[in-house]
Amino acid sequence: MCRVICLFLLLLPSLSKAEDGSRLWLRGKTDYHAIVSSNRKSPVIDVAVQELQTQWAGGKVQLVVSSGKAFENLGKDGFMIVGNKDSGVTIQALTEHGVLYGAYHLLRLQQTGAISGELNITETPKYAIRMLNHWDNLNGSIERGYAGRSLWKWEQLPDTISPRYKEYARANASVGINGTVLNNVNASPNILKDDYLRKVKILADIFRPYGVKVYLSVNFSTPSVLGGLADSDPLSPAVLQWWKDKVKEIYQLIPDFGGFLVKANSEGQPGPHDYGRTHAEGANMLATALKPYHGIVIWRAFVYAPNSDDRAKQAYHEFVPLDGKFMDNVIIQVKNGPVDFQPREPFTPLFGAMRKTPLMVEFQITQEYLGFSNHLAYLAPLFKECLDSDTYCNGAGSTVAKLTDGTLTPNPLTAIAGVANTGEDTNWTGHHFAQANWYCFGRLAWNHSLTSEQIADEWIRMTFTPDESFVKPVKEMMLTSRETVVDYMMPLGLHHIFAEGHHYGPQPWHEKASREDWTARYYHKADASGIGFDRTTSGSNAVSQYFPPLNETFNSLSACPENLLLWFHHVSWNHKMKNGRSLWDELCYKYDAGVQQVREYQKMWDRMEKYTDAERFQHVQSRLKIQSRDAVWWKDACLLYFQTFSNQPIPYNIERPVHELDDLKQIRLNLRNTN
Ligand code: GCV
Repeated sequence: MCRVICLFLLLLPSLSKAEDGSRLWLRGKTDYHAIVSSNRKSPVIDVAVQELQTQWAGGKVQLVVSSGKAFENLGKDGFMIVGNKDSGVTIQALTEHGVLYGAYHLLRLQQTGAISGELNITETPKYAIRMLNHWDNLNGSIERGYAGRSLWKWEQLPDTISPRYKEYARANASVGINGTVLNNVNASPNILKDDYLRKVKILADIFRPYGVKVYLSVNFSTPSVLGGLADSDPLSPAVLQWWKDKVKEIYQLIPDFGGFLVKANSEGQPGPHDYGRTHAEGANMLATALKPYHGIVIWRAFVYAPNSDDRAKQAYHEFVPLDGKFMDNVIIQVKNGPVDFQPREPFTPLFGAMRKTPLMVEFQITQEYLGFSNHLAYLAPLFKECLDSDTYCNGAGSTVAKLTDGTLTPNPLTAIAGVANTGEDTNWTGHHFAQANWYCFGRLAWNHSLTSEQIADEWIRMTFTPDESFVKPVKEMMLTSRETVVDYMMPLGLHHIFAEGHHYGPQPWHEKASREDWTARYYHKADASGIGFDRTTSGSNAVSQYFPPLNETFNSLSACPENLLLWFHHVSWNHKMKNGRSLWDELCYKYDAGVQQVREYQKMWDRMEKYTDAERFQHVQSRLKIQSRDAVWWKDACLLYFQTFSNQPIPYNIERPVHELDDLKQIRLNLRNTN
């Protein structure tokens, strides 16, 4: 018996501890007893004190909220950290929130092994508002959510409080996220009913000590639907009064309420156009109601009309003429790309074209178009590709980041949003690696000049292990993963050839829907002569929405970046690519490269077994198997279908299709929780 126990004890250190992912990246040890003092007492400071007391493994920490001149440059959320790990550290800030972010920063440095010598750090966030948008419905489902049902238990609130509310706020605060829109942009008017507002108040109270402000999506027709008014015309005094009364009620419950997010006249949602009014008139009416309380309106520019010759042009058409017509507490939220969160899109040309109106980027953290929570796709490279895109609106260097963070436009309002990928799954995001997308969104919202690699490095060390044998290959996988998904789904600028409705698998043959721009053929336009959407001056002329020299670059078949070629051009199958291959051959090689790359990830991950816990290892391993099968599915579906137009063989040195096209066309998925 003793021999068995001794053997077990000997083995113990080598056995990996089971992990369910519920602790996210916040996996530092919590049994320290650090000495932490503060010159201020408040719920926010209490959080900072408690986090440091239990997790800081160094000397004493002093927290100082200081109104001195030297600290004014730190702004609302910035902080300074000075001192030495052993002899003591001081975190100073102008505000309590700054101190809280400083505390999380210090703990991150410790957790990633990045503390050495004297500390002399100053950090200020690039964007004032760094928010998640939840597409959570009041019935608990989540539009485009792939990690279980909603975190918000509306039917239990306000009486029963899930412990996850606090954990959620803490996770956000740890990466600097300071706002959350609780409900779907396809908003139910009911969210503004008194009983729902009392539930919202409870969440706001729980999030407040973590610096996370609550916002709500509102349905533009709420005054008529809920309030019994004859209409919801933004120029009607009765409608304005209704909103004023509602806003007053909200602020009585939630004094720091953030404001409204609005999807108007888009995909069937009501809006000011229903009354012959403009987006500006609609937004300004809500802004008038919110103004006395410092609330803001976040008005989305995601619009497209059934009669437009090119969906990618619509937002520009509707919004550029309104530049300068919005009140100063309105910000326009623009998706990173002009169509819809595709694996790759150029940046939306509204960036740079509206210089008199604050604009913010909306990213999608949830992987609606990148394999849901089944595929591993680290999105920092996608986010950065957009933020670093040069619009040339003010000459070279006028990047989307600089246009939205206040550097190039002195906007009073700066913000950035990500559509959340959280749900009630134990690991929060379905795929363990999808946690990295929540994390990287927060880190980039704080500092968009961090590299994708830096962020991946931090996340891996915090979430898994600092062992270089793990960090190096896993980081490599993460950094290439988005491009891999592009390769096996939609290389060379192809876009929106997803299966109708669920957007998971391929359906390039989809050609019948109530609107043409809801079919895949609308986007790829494959025929005997070639493939791609002609957006040049001889096509839809979407290129003209970009500034020179970008419009010329995109317009030219030879100058257009090849990763956007089929976005801007209809290209002959025999067109010679830069590497000398024909377009058809290159397309085949790209699809195949995507498949092969996922197989490499599988091989690499299997080698990681000894560095990680069994539970997460197996979970990721099984998701990679799905991804690998799906990549082949994508490749076969797209190549076999496009081959019916190209009439050329798939190059003989790449893997042969393993499916029949007709069988692939029969696939009907019954996917969980996808809407
Ligand atoms: C919330 C895409 C998605 C919709 C989403 C919409 C939007 O069309 O498929 O589910 O609706 O974008 O961003 O409003």
